[in-house]
Amino acid sequence: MKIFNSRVVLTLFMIMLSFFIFTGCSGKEDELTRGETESLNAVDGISKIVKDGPKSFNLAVVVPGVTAGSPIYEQLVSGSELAIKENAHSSMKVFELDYNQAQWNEKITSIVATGVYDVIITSNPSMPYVCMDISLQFPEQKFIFVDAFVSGNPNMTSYLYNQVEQSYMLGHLAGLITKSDMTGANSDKKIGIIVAQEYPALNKMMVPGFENGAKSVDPDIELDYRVLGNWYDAAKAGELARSMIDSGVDVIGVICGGAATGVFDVCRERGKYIMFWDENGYAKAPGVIAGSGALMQEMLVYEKVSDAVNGKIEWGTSTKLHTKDGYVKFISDDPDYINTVPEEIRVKQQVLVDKITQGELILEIPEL
Ligand code: RBF
Repeated sequence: MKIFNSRVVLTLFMIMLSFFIFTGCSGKEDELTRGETESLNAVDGISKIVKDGPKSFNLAVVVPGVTAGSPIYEQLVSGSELAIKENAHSSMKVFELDYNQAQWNEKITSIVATGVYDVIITSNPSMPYVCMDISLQFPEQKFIFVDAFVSGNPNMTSYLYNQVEQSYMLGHLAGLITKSDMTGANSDKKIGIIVAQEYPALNKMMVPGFENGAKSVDPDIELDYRVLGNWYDAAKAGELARSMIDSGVDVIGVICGGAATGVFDVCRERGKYIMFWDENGYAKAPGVIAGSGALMQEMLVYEKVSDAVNGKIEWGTSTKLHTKDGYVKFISDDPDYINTVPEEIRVKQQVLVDKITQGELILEIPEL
């Protein structure tokens, strides 16, 4: 009995020991993996890196900021996933660069320096500049830029949306609303826009597009323009919205990524309206988001990543995408839009949208 007991104790001890060693080891592995990826804030891709096989293709999806809360980045990731899932022998990994823009160049350099990725895909107008010296240092590396413009580099290709059109359509609706008798509209002819930071595509396409769209309704409409200073501070964005509303603004455009939720809350509280860029956003704040544009970024990324996997990209090219091409839209068939905006206004808005879609009204992309 005594022997049996000590055997049982020994066996139990061995089981516990092996359990301890096993979990201890795997814990260490986890730590190593996390340690490796944390500095780049990497998010695991949908499959492991494919290292063998002649047809293997590895994609690095570089998010310059944080994915969640920024529709244009969410679509960058989802479009890539769609293409990679469809193509055997291909894999992807998502790297979030976070909000400190001073570190972006260094972080991308370390991704490129691994030599693992056939193509880097990233999105926003500043990224070609952030990557230019990296491209010279690593001339084998290919880059796809969406929502950006670059020409003349044989290892890069870029796709720029006509943001003048998206912004003009939203500005036109904002103008119609501020002049209307909708419950949240006042007698002041004032609209506003809250932007996260200034950059050429914003200053040359989006803000003038929005303002000119509104002024096409009534040249006396004024634009209250505010710069937040980052892409995440919802509380500060809310404060800006409050002060704009206090000064007579009744429609606010938001180009401030994740910080926009602060504006949703304040406009809901005060019964005012929002214009939203980049994706059908009505459901994010029904009755408050009165107009939404959209970029077909998921579709574009899906198409270009599929082309890259299949060796069909023409490197060194730059493409401009317009409403008439189907990559820029105003969303007019959403029930929240129909329920929020009276028919009389929607009819006028549709006339303008149709003119742009059919190429009757041409709004050119300026030199950036
Ligand atoms: N848009 C976002 O929605 N979220 C972001 O975090 C974000 N960061 C940006 C950083 C830089 C340096 C630049 C130039 C643009 C950024 N954008 C961001 C804006 C985005 O590219 C696009 O212009 C707007 O979303 C309007 O379509």
